[in-house]
Amino acid sequence: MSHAATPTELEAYRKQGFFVRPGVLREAELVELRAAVERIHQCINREAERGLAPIEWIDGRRYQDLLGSTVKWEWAEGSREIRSMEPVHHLDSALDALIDDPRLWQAARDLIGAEAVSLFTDKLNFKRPQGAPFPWHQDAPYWAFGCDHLDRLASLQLYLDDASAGNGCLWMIPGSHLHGALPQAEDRGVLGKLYTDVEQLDGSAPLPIEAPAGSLIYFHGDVVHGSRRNRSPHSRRALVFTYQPAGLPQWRLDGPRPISAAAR
Ligand SMILES: O=C(O)CCC(=O)C(=O)O
Repeated sequence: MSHAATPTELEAYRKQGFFVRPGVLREAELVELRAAVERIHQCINREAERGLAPIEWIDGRRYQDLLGSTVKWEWAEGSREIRSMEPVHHLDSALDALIDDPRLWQAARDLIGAEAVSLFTDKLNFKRPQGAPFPWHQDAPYWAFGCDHLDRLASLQLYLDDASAGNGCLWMIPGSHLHGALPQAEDRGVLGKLYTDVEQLDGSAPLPIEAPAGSLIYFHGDVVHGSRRNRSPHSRRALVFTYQPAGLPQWRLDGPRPISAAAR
C-alpha cells in the first residue's frame, strides 16, 4: 500500500506549510510507543541521579546531556519531568523501528523530492500536566549552523496522545513558511534568537492542530509553530522526526541513519 503524499497534501504543504493525517497509528501501536517513551524517561531520571552530567543553565532554564541526548527539563524549579529531549531513537528499539515505517517516511520523501530518505534528527516532547508553552518558532534557523541543506528537510510530529487546545496541542501559522527565515525575538535572552517575532508577521491567524492520538502532522522547516501550556491532568506526548535525502549524516548522532532496506 502506498503512503505517498497525495496531490492535495502536496498543495497544502506548498501553500500552508503543513498538513495533517489523522489517526495513522493504531491504539495497540500507541500503547507500545507510550510505554517506550516512559521507559526512556525513567532511564534519563536514573542517569541524572548518578550526578555525573553537569547541568547547563541557559536563560534560567535547565539543560543536561544524558545518554547521548540533550534533555530540557521542565522549567519549574527542581522538576524531574523532561520537557523535551533530542535525539532519542538510539535509546529504544521501538522508536528506532518507527523511523523505517513507510506510513511515516513515504510522504516525507515526496515533500523533500528525494528518491530515498534518511533520518536527519528526532525529538521527544513530553508536555506533562502544566507543562510549559513552547514559544513561536521556526525549526530551520535552529538547524542553520551545521546543516547546508535546510531546503531538503521535512518534519512530522506524531501525537502519542489525543491533542487539543486544552492540553497544549501544536499550533501552526498557515503560510508563514513562505516568508523564509523571519525576524527573531530580540528581548528573550540567548534562546530568544530561536523564537520568532510574530508581531512582525502579517498573515493568517494561528491554528490549533487538534487531532487524535496516532495522527501525523507534516510540516515545513520555515513554518512558524508553537504550543501552549498543558492545562489538562494528562500528558500530551509527541515524537518529531525530520527526514532528509539518503546518504547524509544525522544532525546529532554519527553517520547516516538510512531507512532499512526491508522497508523500502
Ligand atoms: O510539541 C510542542 O509542544 C511543540 C514542539 C516544537 O515545536 C518543537 O519541538 O520544535
